[in-house]
Amino acid sequence: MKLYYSPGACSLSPHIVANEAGLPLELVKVDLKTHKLDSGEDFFKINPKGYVPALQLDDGSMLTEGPAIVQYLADLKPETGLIPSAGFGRYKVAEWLTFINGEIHKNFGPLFGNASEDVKSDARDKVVKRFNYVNGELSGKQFLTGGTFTVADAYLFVMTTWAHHVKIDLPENLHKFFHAVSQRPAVHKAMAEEGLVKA
Ligand SMILES: N[C@@H](CCC(=O)N[C@@H](CS)C(=O)NCC(=O)O)C(=O)O
Repeated sequence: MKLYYSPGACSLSPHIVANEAGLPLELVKVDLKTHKLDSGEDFFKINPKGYVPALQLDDGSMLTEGPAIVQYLADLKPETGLIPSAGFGRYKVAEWLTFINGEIHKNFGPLFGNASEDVKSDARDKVVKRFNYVNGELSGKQFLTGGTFTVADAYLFVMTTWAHHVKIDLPENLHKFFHAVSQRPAVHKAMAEEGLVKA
């Protein structure tokens, strides 16, 4: 399988999940400014949406949208517990993926772009509010759904790394979560493979 990624972008989440599951990936870097690969190939021809992550299966089929990709990867290795295979627990992970995608990830967009100061300030307030909510949910828990690391934790971790870039202080439980998750071997390996930390 090939993962189209950009270092430190939201594509780090499926990269972490693949490493946690022990699934081999061919990593293909995309320059998000030019939408080109290192080879010069136009990324829009590979994924017409033009954004990462995109996962190409060995039969050539393409899966996009981070929350869908991480569920697919986790389902390839159900024994890892990265997502419950069925039942209410599965929907709780889906609930977190949806919340992180729509309420946190999307609000980071203006903070990284050329938005007006008003738009940035509104987006920052929303990220801070959402982080405070997550902080409360992490009280007395190691991970979002309890004691097991799931695909939702991989996604949340990426959001905590972005907070540092835009100088948003993480509340206490989220800060502890960031440190604990960054020490997981699969997470460290993914970050090193993207050139974000030393191997
Ligand atoms: N809806 C997509 C959004 C992915 C997304 O926001 N990707 C960003 C990087 S984190 C990107 O590639 N932006 C470049 C672009 O939109 O051209 C998902 O949830 O996977």
